[in-house]
Amino acid sequence: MLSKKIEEALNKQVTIEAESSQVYLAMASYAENLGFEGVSQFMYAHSDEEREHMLKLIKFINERGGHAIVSQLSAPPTEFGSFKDMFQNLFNHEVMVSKTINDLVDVSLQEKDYATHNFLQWYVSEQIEEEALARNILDKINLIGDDKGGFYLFDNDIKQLITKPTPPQV
Ligand code: OFO
Repeated sequence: MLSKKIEEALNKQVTIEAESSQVYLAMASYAENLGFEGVSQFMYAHSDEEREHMLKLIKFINERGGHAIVSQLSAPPTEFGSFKDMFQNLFNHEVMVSKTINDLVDVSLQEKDYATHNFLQWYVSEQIEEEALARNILDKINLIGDDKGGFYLFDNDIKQLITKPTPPQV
């Protein structure tokens, strides 16, 4: 059984994952409008992944006797500037999410909720991967600089970095 404190903290994370999904969906639409198919596919897939992260939390909360709440979300921006700005934004967003996951792990230890602590380890590893991926993409963008041809190739290359969402098993 979840304590109220853990339930609230997990529900806060449900909102964060849902908002992440919305932000990446907005990035996908922005890139698609600019005609960058690869980047938009990457962002659509990333948005789906965040939704899976959200679902995984919802199922866990309900399975442990809590009530997962689907709350109102704040609207993401509609413009993201250059690719560099957009991927910097993505990286900063993931760093923020890592911090919220770390805080959650902290709460689970304070509450001596080892089942939740164990469940959260998946998110801890996932965040390491996501930050590394975003950093890797930013490095590539920095190498391209202002080269238009480079961006064309990058748009194609990024399709290989599209990851499949992890099924929401608990
Ligand atoms: Fe990319 O963040 Fe979810 O966990």
